[in-house]
Parts: sequence; C-alpha cells; structure tokens
Amino acid sequence: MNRPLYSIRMQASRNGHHLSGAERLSTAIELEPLAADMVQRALGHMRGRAETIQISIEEVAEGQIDYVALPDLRTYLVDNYGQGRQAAAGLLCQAGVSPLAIDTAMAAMASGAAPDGRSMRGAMLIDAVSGRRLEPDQARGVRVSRMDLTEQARQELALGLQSLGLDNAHVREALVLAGKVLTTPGIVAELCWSDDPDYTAGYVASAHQGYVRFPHLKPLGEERGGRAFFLAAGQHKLPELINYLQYRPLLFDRIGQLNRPQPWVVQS
Ligand code: WAQ
Ligand code: MG
Repeated sequence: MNRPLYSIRMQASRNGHHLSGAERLSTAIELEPLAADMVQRALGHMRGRAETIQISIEEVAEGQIDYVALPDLRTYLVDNYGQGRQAAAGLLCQAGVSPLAIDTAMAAMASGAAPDGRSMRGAMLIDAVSGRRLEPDQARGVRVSRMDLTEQARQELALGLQSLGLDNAHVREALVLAGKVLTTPGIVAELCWSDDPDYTAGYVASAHQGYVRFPHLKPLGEERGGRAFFLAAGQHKLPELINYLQYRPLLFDRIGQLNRPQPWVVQS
C-alpha cells in the first residue's frame, strides 16, 4: 500500500445514542470516497437517520504497521438463535471461557449491555474466568480501530466470500475486526452479534477455532447486539490492551480458509 496511511473513523448518533460506526485505513487518495460512503451509511442507517456524524482522520505513523493473516472462516448452520447461542457457548467453553463468563456476556448482550439497556458503542471486556466486566466505561466500551485489508487481500476476500454467498459488509468488517482482536495479547476469545434488527448472524472467534459464524444468534427484529472480548484470567494489563485495540495499526495482507457452511451437530 502507498504511504502514508490514514485512519478514518465514523461515528453516527441520534438523540445522543450511538447508531453506527466504521473504521478503515486508507491512502490519501481514497479518503474522500471513503468519507462519502461513511456519510451515506450514517444517513441511511435502518435504525434511524443520524443527527450527528463525526468523521476523524489521522495519519498513521509509518513503520508502525504490522502485516498479518486473517483467521479462517467457518459457518455452522443452526435452526434458531437458541441453538446458535448454545453452540456458541460450547465453542467459547472449549476456548477456555468459563460458563459464568459466557452467561455474563450473553445476558448483557441480550438485555442491552449499556447502563440504559441499549447496545454499547464498543465492546465489553470480560474476565474469562470470573466473568467480571472490566471496561472502564460501560456505555462506550472499547472501540477497535486502525485495522483493514490490503487491496489485494480485499479482492481475494470478496471473491472467496462471493463464492459462498457471503460477500456483505457485515461479514467483511467483522472478520477484519475479529482478526485484530485475535492478535491482541491477553485476549482469549470474542463473542459478537449484530445490533442491526435485520441481521441475526453472529460469531465466536478464538485463536484455535478462527472465526466461527452462526446464522442465528438473536431473534429477527432485535436491536440489541454487542461484542464481548474475553480476557485471560488474572493480571490484566488493561491500559496496554485498550491502547492496542484502539491504536495499533494492523493490515491483513492474506486471507484465511473460507469454508462452506456445514450443519451444527448437537453434541451430547
Ligand atoms: N469495536 C468494538 N466494538 C464494536 C465495534 C468496534 N469497532 N463496532 C461495533 N462494535 C460493537 C457494538 O457494541 C455494536 O453494538 C456491536 O458490536 C455490533 O456491531 O459473519 O454487524 O456493526 O455474518 O452491528 C457479525 C456477523 C455481524 C457477521 C456484526 O456488528 C457474519 C455486526 P455491528
Ligand atoms: Mg450495527
């Protein structure tokens, strides 16, 4: 990619509540069209038209950028969100997250993880064993940014996802976000489902399992969604961890395996 690179971030809100956000890394020449796309997205959001749109652009210091590969993607077909959540819990458990921590995350996401019962702007940080919530601000959470695909990886990903019928912005952006989360020292797994009422899919990500999606992790029409990052138990280096998630620039220059959907086999 040409230098220098810029971080471009969008945050849209209505009545003081978060509506949507986006974060990309881009060359100077791409900034304008990207900003235009972000404005359009903020104005056209299905949960309401934005009243406030903030776009910030910051140069990323050269030499700081790490190049890594995206995680493998897998889809398990489940019949409904109850089965999806049970399957997701099983995978999180295998990744070393305790039942208590899984319950905390799922209960918070299902009832609106922010103090006002809405979705948070960013992610919860949850101790993988005690289930304690550790993010300093429970309305804002931690917002991951400064990650993107190289041009070539973007094309490869689009082609690969098209052949699976999965080439949409939710999947592309979530895969990139989860990819950065999985490189973060001290994070063992992530759980996510969307806050868009028409998008019921979600995923579990961990180093071993990669990005594992389920078509149903919440009921259709549900506006509450969220993200939980599970932190290895014990000594949390919170300032370093949050700093990494927000500021460390990361480019994905290789895609992972993109697997065909397969039925979830209920484990006895
Ligand atoms: N950093 C941290 N948390 C975020 C970020 C971010 N950059 N962006 C969103 N969140 C949190 C926030 O709490 C949102 O309410 C929640 O995640 C959901 O965000 O494979 O669309 O953008 O089919 O609605 C996952 C499945 C879709 C994709 C996720 O998330 C697939 C999605 P949304
Ligand atoms: Mg959303």
